[in-house]
Amino acid sequence: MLIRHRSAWRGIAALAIVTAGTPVASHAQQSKRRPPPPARAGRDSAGGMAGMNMSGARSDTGGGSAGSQGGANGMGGMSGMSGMSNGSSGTTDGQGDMASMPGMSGMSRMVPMPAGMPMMAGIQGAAPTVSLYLPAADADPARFPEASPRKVATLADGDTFNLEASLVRRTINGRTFVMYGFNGQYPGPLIRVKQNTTVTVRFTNHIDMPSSVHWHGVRLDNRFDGVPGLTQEAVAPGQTFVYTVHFPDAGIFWYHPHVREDIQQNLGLFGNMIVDSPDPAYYSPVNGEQVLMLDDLLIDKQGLFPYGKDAADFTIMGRFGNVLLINGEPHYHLDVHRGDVIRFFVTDVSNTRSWNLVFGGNPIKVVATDVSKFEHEVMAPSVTITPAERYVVEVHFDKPGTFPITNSVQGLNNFQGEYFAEVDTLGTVTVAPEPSAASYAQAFSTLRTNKDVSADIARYRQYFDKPPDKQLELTVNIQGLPVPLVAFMSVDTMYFSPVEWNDGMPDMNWISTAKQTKWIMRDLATGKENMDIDWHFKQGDVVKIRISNDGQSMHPMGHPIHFHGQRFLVVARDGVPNPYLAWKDTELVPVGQTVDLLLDASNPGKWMAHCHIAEHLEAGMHMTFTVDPK
Ligand SMILES: [Cu+2]
Repeated sequence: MLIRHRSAWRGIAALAIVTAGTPVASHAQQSKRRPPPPARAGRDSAGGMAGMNMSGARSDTGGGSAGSQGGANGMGGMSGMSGMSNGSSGTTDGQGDMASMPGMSGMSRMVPMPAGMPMMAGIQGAAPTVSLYLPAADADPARFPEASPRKVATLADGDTFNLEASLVRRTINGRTFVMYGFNGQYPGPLIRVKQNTTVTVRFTNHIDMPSSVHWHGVRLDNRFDGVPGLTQEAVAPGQTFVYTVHFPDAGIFWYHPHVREDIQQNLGLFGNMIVDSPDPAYYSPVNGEQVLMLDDLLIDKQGLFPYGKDAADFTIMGRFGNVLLINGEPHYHLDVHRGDVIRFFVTDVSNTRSWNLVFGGNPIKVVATDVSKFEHEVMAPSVTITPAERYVVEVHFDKPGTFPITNSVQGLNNFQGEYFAEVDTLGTVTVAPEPSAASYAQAFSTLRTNKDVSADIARYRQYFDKPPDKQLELTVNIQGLPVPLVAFMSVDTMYFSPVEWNDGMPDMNWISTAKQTKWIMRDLATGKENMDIDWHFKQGDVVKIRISNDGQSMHPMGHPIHFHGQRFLVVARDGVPNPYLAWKDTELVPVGQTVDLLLDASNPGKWMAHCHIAEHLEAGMHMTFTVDPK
């Protein structure tokens, strides 16, 4: 049983909070009770960390105190940091002494801090070394059309679709902001097509900065991949670019700009594409389908929290929002009948947040991910998803009542060196007592083995165990930050999660911009980094790429790595074969871990591979590879 659970976790979600041999009953249960111990926590101190302060961790209501014993142990090396405040509240408008430090321009707006998390002493008044940006910052939002909820655009082969990015007015939790939208909608239009169709999309840019559209996960013609500087010029404001998009794979995909994603995507430029297989039995029968885009926004008392204009801010951990959204709404709701099985197509469109979705304890069947179904379906207590990934899951609502959809994770407070259970309600599902019109309980309880997926994978199995053709190391170089911050971070590295579920140090994260932070993909064979890497493959090559995430860097973090234009299998994690095979385009490489990908280099062109944390991409974490035609 233990092995099965552990495998399920690792297989489905690359969830790394489960150490080898650690019993895991149910993460959902665990979250309510106590957080699971961190895996490979910190350098050589795993033993000490594991016992650190789990018993003293806060409940999800935020009550209780940190395990002082563990905290004291953990902070033992921090005597030099004794000036750090413990008591101050979060947001402050004060101009601290940091404002006079070189490069630390004073400003009145400070990053919002979560309740109970103090701002680091000496850092008050500090600000990122960038000018700030919000669209139409001084304009009356009433000038802009109110965005409307997403509509479905069903396109047939040969159709042309107009897609316009523009400024829109959005109201979230009763507050009004100027944001971006595709065709005035949030999320952007849901494009629904049949597999193997080709459509034309005329993209017109009406926002206030250059943009483009990347068709994430779609193995299309390289010219239309939407990557400025690589496949096209950025589309200037007022200009149009015409994309030809061919859909060779069934499943759930998404589109977004490939220019300043940290701003444009965060402000609403994203939409899904559902590609339907011609096989009517491609998925199991269900009572309904729901398409969920998971997102977050950072909002303070004044409104949307501004972005770095000349360089991205929040480049250490990415911009975590403090308002969690499903399809742009803070209170998602679904009504179903008792016994209904609902298929959810889930996409993580947030800049950096990984999610662990629990559907009120109702059983979840994991069906498909980025570019294909799973070879073997599996039941799971929750769905873990990281930026740009997709999961297709089916949930059986067999009991009447109202159930929360929660994000149930293990949070980390870097300042206090404390892990805690964090449970946020994203929405609700109300199950009416009236039974379903049709019962699909039997189909739901049957775990399918998808022979089409097995057949597709068969010819790649011979390569599963070959030595890696390429090896990448993921690491970071941070320079030029204020001395107290650097000192803190060098100690803070003792507290990290293989997956960063929250921002445990928003103030330090905010101040770190792309000017100070360089995230690195390093080719271990050549020592080349990021855009100096120049891999060449032949169309039809099957390439084993071993990616390891340096746990010794200044601030290690899990990276969702995305390869454009191709598909890959995750064949092993830390040398352990992955029993849950499916074609993917994005995979999380947790801190301190190694992931082996088998890349199907099927699609010619010059493509990008990068971390899909928007701020890491802005901080250099991208490379190119070329697939030469046969
Ligand atoms: Cu990253």
